[in-house]
Amino acid sequence: FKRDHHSVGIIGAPFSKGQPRGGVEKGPNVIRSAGLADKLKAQGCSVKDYGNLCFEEVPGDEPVGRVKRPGAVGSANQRLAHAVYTAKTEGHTPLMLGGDHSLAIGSIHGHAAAIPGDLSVVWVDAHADINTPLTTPTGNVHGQSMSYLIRELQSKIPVIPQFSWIKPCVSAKDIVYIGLRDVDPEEHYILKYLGIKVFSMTEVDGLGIARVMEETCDYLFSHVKKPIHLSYDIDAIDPSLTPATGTPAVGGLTYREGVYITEHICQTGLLSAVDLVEVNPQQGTTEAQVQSTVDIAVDVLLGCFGRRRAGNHPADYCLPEP
Ligand code: HAR
Ligand code: MN
Ligand code: MN
Repeated sequence: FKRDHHSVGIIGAPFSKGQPRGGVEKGPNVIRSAGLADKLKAQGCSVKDYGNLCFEEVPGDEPVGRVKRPGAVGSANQRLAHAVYTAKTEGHTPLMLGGDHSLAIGSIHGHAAAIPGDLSVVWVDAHADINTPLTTPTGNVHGQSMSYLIRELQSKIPVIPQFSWIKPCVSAKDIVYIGLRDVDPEEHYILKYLGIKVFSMTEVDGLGIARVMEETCDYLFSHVKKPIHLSYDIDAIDPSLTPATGTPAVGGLTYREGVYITEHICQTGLLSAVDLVEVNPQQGTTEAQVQSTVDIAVDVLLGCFGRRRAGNHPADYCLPEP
């Protein structure tokens, strides 16, 4: 059996200003407290924890057009991009613990800067997070992250001075969405207009998760095999299982589907960076709800880094002799 040995570089990004709800900045520490690093080590990974990033307060951070908190979001993502770049160039697979999903801007940007060619993005989410600053119904950047990164969309993005450092670095053909079920009309238009590959919950229901993952990889690998950036929003999973999140959407992935996605991507050997975002312990109404959300987040991450439900053993394991 094949084991892909990862050196995981954990980067905590306690940031919540890409959306209005407090608590999501506690994500990195609650996920760590559930034993993430020890569990990764127990399955054969080496782990370097870079700790939590410190983000600056931006006074007088007025909206630019509809876009809320552009200063805080721009600066946090610029710091995160540097951190991901550093972890990647030091030989680790960056694991960014959010925080809200606006952080994918910095994470993907830093990842792209650290590798020679292009990367592909697998975006697992109830939401498409592809509104432009001109289509966003809320102004929250966590609903816009992808729009700043896609090359083909740049003519539709107005200038936001706080975001001027962002260089679009992903091609529309290198993106696959999985789990969508709450997509704004403008976002649906953008996905069609750019011809982006989407496996919504309708396709998960119709094809089954095994076919979805097979088709995801066939699609992404049809030209060259690019490193994969997996951006995993915990709200992709059904809120009966992961309720402690800011914008839950009914009809999500089962635990098994959510974990299968990570097992499948892990065994491609191409997983190059991971985001786990939108765990918000303040959105759970009971301690059990928070615990379930965090435990599932950890299982998703263990799946990314080699855990198989069939079991694992060290490559050099020998049976004890009597
Ligand atoms: N589409 C809505 C917006 O643009 C809601 C986005 C929502 N939330 C997320 N993203 N959790 O995955 O604001
Ligand atoms: Mn999201
Ligand atoms: Mn979401």
